[in-house]
Amino acid sequence: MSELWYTEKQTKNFGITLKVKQTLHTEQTDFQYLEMVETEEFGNMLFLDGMVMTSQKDEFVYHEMVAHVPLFTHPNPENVLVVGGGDGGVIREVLKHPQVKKATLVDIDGKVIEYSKKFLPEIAGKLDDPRVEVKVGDGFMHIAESENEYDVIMVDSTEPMGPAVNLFTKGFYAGIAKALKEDGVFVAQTDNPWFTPELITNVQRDVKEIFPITRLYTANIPTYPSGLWTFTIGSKKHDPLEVSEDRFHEIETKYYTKELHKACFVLPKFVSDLIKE
Ligand code: AG3
Repeated sequence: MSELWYTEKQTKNFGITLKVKQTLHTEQTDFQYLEMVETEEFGNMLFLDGMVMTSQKDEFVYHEMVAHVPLFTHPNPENVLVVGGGDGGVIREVLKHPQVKKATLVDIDGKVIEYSKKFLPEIAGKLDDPRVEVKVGDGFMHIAESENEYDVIMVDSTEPMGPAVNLFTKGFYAGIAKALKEDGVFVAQTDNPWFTPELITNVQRDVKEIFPITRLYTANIPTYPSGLWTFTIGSKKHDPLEVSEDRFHEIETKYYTKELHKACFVLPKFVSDLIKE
């Protein structure tokens, strides 16, 4: 029997290849090429412009690590914003925090939301929660129009290509600082140290010029380029490394733990070299 395999070319010369069970949906949206594919190893997967966004098998790592590190850093996260993240995975994790009164999701592409609800229900299932407001629109504009509003902002974007280019600029980080309250915390996914080391260095430099506390942490995500993913935190007041023991309340997770909250900031030498002063 013939076999069908999907390759994401993660660099010009290197990629990840997955055996396909079936293609569930493909569509050129107004913003990007969307594919939902059922794979043998990682279950249903969402691809945008040929890049893996999420898979049923390993999504928990990324979504837990985007959400819980900043949310446990902030003492009382009531009003939370997710920029991008139309699959709903970060929102699902955000809602595990009882202090959160409102979580707003702004994704530019309504089709990502629609097809995630259809084919990734355990990821997108919480988008209809009453604490959640879903807006289809431009996250950059939403940030530009917000002031002193959010406790925590999470940027769950694609890589700086297509609609996400603006989300990796210093102007955007300055907008985030303005949109946050005076003790706000933000996090952005910042790609991997093997193939995009300059991106990590540049984001860290830009964020440092705006936020008094800037940190980098990592997580292991098998379906993303190199498997070693980074996240950059910018914080006005609360240091993610100084969270007191009693602040960690029980939540159900598969990757994040309170021990890992500290450990994830311990970087391999070649990674910490990227952000050396
Ligand atoms: N957002 C970051 C995906 C980056 C993966 N890059 C790649 N495959 N080249 C994921 C969205 C999950 N909510």
